[in-house]
Amino acid sequence: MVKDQARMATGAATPSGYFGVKILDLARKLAQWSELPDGLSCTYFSVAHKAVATQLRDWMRSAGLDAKIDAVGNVVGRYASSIAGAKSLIVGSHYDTVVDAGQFDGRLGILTGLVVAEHLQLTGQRLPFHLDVVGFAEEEGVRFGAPYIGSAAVAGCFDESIFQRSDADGVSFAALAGEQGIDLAAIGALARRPQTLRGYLEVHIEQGPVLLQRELPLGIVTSIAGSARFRITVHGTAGHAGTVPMALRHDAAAAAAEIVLAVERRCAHGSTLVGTVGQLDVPHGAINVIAGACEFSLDIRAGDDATRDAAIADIFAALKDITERRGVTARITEIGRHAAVPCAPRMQSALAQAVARAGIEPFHLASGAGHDAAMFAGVTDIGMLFVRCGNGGISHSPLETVTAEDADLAARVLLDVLVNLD
Ligand code: HGY
Ligand code: MN
Ligand code: MN
Repeated sequence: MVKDQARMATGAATPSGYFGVKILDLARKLAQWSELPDGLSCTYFSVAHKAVATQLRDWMRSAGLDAKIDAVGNVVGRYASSIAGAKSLIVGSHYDTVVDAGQFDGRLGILTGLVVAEHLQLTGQRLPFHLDVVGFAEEEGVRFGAPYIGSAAVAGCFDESIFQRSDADGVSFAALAGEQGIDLAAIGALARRPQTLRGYLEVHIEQGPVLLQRELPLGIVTSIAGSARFRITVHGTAGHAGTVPMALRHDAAAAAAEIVLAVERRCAHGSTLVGTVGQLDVPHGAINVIAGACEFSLDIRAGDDATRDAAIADIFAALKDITERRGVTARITEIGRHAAVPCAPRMQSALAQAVARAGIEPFHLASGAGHDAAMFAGVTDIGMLFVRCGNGGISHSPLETVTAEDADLAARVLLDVLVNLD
């Protein structure tokens, strides 16, 4: 019996690959809901987003969890402990996506938690803590430019200034709340008290090439990069493309282009430093008009805040030189800043031991991507398990891919951690 218990505990009694095949199948099913006719986009409170939330809730209920959708759209499923008044351990990630996304960013972590909770329920195993599987509603920040809305609400660091933000169509968060019946007053009540939490674990695709290159299916995350996001608008002088001599121009697009290259040059110096201009637009631009304005985004990240902040200072100094020399002006709006955070040594150790028990070399690596886990740093012990990405490690792309074998290993390691957490 004991042997069987151990086999059941680590999922060994479940046919090898079962978890992984199920995770990929469910991910494929979730991808059927999209705002795009020919790709995956699932952004905050769209029709697709709400359909995915309902499906996740129903799957959680079928798996034996007490599941509901909370005030900001998180899907929360509890597999209760046998101990009344037990603490909770959250296994979570996000179900929203970027535009033209892959199927696994965020969703892999929710579905891994789901199949593991279902296994515990089917095998009648109760844990000394409540297991809360959570699908966070808005991590990417696509609709309102504000990431981590769902996890911030649960972690108790929700920023109410988001209520004043508007999306690309001019719909404010407050108006959306009215339309969707979001009770803004109920958001504060979602915050978990730290003393009620045993920890937070997140399984996530690596979104890079490191595990692929090292031929490892899994990795243990050491830290999550700190980031700062800005919107920058350069104002110059519009003019006729054919009649204004080059030397007399104050071309906003050319100035923006020089700033983008300054970002690229500065961020080439620093092992964990990255800088990205992912959006760039000439409002009301025309082929035969010199750009009077140019708007772009700026995303700067590093493994530590000092490196990130030094790069930002240098980039803004370069921006000042460029705009003065070109006779244009720039307005910089900071839209978000998140500190670099370490993963708890206790969680890293528990993950490493489970990875080793699965016969895999425990490999530790930092995350350049941001994750919901970062919201829980300082609230409870956080841990992250990375899963190898195929196709060169690409992510935030329809080419994002993981194998059922690796997803299965991740589920078994997560199960092992949960069953053996001290
Ligand atoms: O931007 C990020 O790092 C994450 O994908 N939200
Ligand atoms: Mn992402
Ligand atoms: Mn993600």
